[in-house]
Amino acid sequence: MRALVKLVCVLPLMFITAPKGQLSSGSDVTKCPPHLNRGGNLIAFHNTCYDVVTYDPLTWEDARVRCQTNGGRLVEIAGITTLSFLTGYLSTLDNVGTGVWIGLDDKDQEGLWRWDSGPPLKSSHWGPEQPGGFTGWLDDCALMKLDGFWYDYQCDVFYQHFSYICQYDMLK
Ligand SMILES: [Ca+2]
Repeated sequence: MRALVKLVCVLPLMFITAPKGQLSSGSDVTKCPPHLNRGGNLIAFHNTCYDVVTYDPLTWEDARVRCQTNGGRLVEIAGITTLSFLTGYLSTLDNVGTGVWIGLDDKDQEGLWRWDSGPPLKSSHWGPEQPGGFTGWLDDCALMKLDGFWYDYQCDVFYQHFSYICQYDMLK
C-alpha cells in the first residue's frame, strides 16, 4: 500500500519532469527478455531492463553470479541520467533495505574501480569520504544507498547481504 501511495505521488512528477519519450521508455518492459518476472520490480529505461531484487539479499559475489546466471549482469551506472532514474525508482519500492549492490569493484587493483564488464569508472557518485579509508583494502565492492551515493563494502561476507539490481539488454 505504501508503495502505491509513493507511486501515485511520483507519477505526476514524472509527467512534468521527464524529457519527451523518457516516460514511455521508463515503463515499457515488453522488449525485456521474456523469462524475466513482470510481476516484480522490473523496469525499462533507455534500452536497458533493470530488475531490483529485494526478496533474497545476497553478498556482492553471489548477487553477481545470480545476475549472470539469469542472463544479465550487476547494474552499471554510466552517468547521471541513469543514476537519477534508478534512485527515483528505488524510492518507489518497499523492502529495498539499506541499498543495492552495483557492478563496481576494485578487486583486481586496490583503488582502481572498474565496472564489472570492464570499463573504467569515469563518472562516479561516491558518498562522503568514500571509497577507501582505513578498511579500503578490505572493501572492494560498491553498494548504492537509497540516496544514490556509493559506498565500498566487503564483497563476500555473510553479514553483508543486500538487495541488488541486475540489468539486461532489451531484445532488438
Ligand atoms: Ca578497496
